[in-house]
Amino acid sequence: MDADRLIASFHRAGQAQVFAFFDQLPAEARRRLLGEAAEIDLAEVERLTRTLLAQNAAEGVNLAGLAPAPYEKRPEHGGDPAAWARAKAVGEEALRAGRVAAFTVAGGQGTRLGFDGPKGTFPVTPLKHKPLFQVFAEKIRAAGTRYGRPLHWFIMTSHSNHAATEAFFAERKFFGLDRGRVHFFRQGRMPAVGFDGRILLESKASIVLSPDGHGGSLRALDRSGSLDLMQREGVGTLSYFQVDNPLVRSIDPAFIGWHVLRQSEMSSKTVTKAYAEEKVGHFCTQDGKTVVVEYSDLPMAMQREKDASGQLRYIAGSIAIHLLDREFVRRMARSTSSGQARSTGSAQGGSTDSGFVAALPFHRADKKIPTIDAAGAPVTPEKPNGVKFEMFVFDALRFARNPVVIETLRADDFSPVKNADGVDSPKTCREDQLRQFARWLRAGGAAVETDATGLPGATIEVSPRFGYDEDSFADAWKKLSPKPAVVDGLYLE
Ligand code: UD2
Repeated sequence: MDADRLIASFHRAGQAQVFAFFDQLPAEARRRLLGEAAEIDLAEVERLTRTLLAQNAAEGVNLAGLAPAPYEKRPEHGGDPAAWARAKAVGEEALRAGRVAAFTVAGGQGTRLGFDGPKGTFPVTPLKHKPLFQVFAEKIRAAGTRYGRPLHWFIMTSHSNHAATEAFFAERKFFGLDRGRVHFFRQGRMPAVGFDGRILLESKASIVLSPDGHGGSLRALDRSGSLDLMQREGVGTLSYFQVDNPLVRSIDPAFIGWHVLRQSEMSSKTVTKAYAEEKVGHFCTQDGKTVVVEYSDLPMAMQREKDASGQLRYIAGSIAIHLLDREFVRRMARSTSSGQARSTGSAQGGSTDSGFVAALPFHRADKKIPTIDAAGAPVTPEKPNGVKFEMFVFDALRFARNPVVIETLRADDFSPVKNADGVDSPKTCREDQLRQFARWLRAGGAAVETDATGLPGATIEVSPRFGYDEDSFADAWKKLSPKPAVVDGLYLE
C-alpha cells in the first residue's frame, strides 16, 4: 500500500491522530512511522474497541457451567501404568520418525525479573551458570541423539529482543546445534489504544506497539513460514514451552504418545496446585470444551473450594506446556487473521464443528502508557490511561479436537524463573534443579546427602548432554565407570 492510501485508511478509521505530526518529520522518521502503521490491522482494532473496550473491565469472564476438567493421572496417583507405557512407546516412535519439533516462546519482556536482555540469556544452572537457552539447546540436542533424528527448534522472539537473541546464539555457536535447524521468528505487535479506542503515539514519529501475547505465536508460526517448513520436513507436532522454565521436559515421549494416541490437536500438562492461591491457570470444562481460566479470573472462593475428600476442586493447574498439531495451528492462525472471527473477551470465543469459525480472543490489560498529547508534549500518566491487547495460547484449547490433559510431577517439569526473589525466583529454581539431580543420582544408587526436602548439601550439576530426564540419566549413569563421588563441584557431562 502506498503512503497516501495508508494514511487515508487511518483517517477513515478515525485514527488520523497517528499522522498528526507526519508533515514535521524527517524522511527517515516518516518511513518508520509508515512501517509501524502498516503492521496495524485497523479492522481488528475497531472490532476490539467495539467489543473489549466497550465492556466494563470489572465484568470478568463468563463462569457459567464451569467445572474442573478431567485429566490423565500419573501412575503413582492411580493412573493406568500400561496406558502410560504404551503412550511412551508411541511417543518414542514419533521421535524416531522425526515428527516432532521443539517450540519456545521467548517474546516476553521479563520485567518482573528485572533482568536486562532476552530472558533466555539469564544464567540459571547451579554450578556452570548456563543460560536458559543453553539448557534447552542441550536437551533438544540430546533428545535428537537419543532418537537418532535431530530436532528442529522454533524460537519466537519479539521486536525488542530478536536481534539480541540471534546474536547470543551466534556468539555461543548455537550450543552445538545444527544452525539450519534453529529457526527464530518475531511475534506480532498490537497498538495500544486510549479508553476511547484511539491508537496512542509514543512520540511524534512512533506508535505504542507491544507484543501480541504468547497466543500471537499461532499467527507468527504461520506468517513466518514455520508451518510450511514443518510440513516439508514431515513434522506434525510442536512441543511448546516457555523460556522461563529450565526444568521442562522439552521433549517428553509419554506426553507425545498421549497426544498421538488420542488424535489430539492440542494437549497440555497439568500439575496439581500446591495451594489454593497459587498463580497458575486452571483446566476446566465449559459447554463440553476444555478451557483454561487464569487465576486472576477465577474467584478466590472457587479456587478454595474442596471436594468430599478435602482436596481442592479446581486442582489442575496449567503450567504452559502444550503439544500443538501443525494443521490445527494453521487453522487457528488463519481464522484469527481472516477478520471473520469474533472476539468476545477473555476465556470466550466461538466455534462450530462444521464450517470452523474460531478466534483466539484478545484480553485487555489496562496500563499506564507513556504517550504524547495533541500538541506533541510527553505525558507520563499516574493512572491507567489506555489498554494493551494480548492473546493467550491456551485459549486455543477450546477449539481443539480431542484435547488431552495429562498430569506431570512438578519436580520433573516445572520450576520457572519469574521473580527476582521469593517464589519462582533464581534461588527456588536452582534448588529444584539440585533436587532433581540428587533424585536421579539416588535412583542410580549413588549416596547423596540431602535435607528433608531432597536438597543436596553439595552444589552439583548434570549436563543435559549426560542425562536430560530420568531415563537418559539412568542409561548414562549405568555405563559410567568408575562412578564419581557426589561432592561439591561434581559436573556430569
Ligand atoms: C503464565 C500463565 C500461567 C501459568 C504460568 C506458568 C498466562 C497469562 N499465564 O503466566 O497460567 O501457566 O505462565 O509459568 O500465560 N511471551 C511471549 N510473548 C508475549 C508474552 C509472553 O513470548 O507477548 C512468553 C514469555 O516469554 C514467557 C511466556 O510467554 O516465555 C509466559 O509469559 P508470562 O511471564 O507473561 O506469563 P505468566 O508468568 O504471567
